[in-house]
Amino acid sequence: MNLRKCLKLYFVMGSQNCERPPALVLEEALSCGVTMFQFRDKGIRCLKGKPTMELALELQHLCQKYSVPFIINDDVELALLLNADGVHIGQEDESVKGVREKIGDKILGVSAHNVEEARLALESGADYLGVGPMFHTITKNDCRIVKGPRVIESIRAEGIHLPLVGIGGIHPGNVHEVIEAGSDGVAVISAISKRPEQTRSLFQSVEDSLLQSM
Ligand code: TZP
Ligand code: MG
Repeated sequence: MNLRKCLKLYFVMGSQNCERPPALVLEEALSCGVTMFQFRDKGIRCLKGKPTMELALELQHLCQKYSVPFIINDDVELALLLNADGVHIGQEDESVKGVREKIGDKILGVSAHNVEEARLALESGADYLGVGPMFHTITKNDCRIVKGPRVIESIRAEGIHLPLVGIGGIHPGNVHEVIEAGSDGVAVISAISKRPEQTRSLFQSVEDSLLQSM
């Protein structure tokens, strides 16, 4: 598996992000080019207990059908229980080293907001970084201030070449700014969960921008 390629179009989603059944949304997205998926069931409208696991399993099966890595946000125990392909954690979660010890060689993604966090994540054993918010977003309520694609430029300028995706407020019209800054792909929630029919044009924007920035 080539992680950099898997990060081209990374769809992040939970039940609270979808206007239709999440499995329908995910299957449409997978069939239109999503290359990696993160189950992120969070917020006031999120599921709890058994329904969370049942939904995770359903979405994992879809990812397996399309040979797309299935990543779980925050919940290391659920990721181990389901034998997910990986885990994504934020700066407020368990330490990167602690999670690495628990998950062995599964994929480990870490959210970073600046060069220092990116370097620490790299040194602690992260496989990829999620950097954001790139643009204004209403999807994440505890979102940090927008620093834009320049953060990615500064991470690359510091010699950090870890696979990386930008996240936050990304849509087909601004994908090129994120890729030009040095990102391997884009991570999106609402651009797909609210508009799954837009998936193909998102994927095409990433491909075009990657070709142009080679
Ligand atoms: N982390 C930083 S911004 C964000 C997350 C999870 C939300 C991204 O959602 P959207 O709808 O793609 O702006
Ligand atoms: Mg988290």
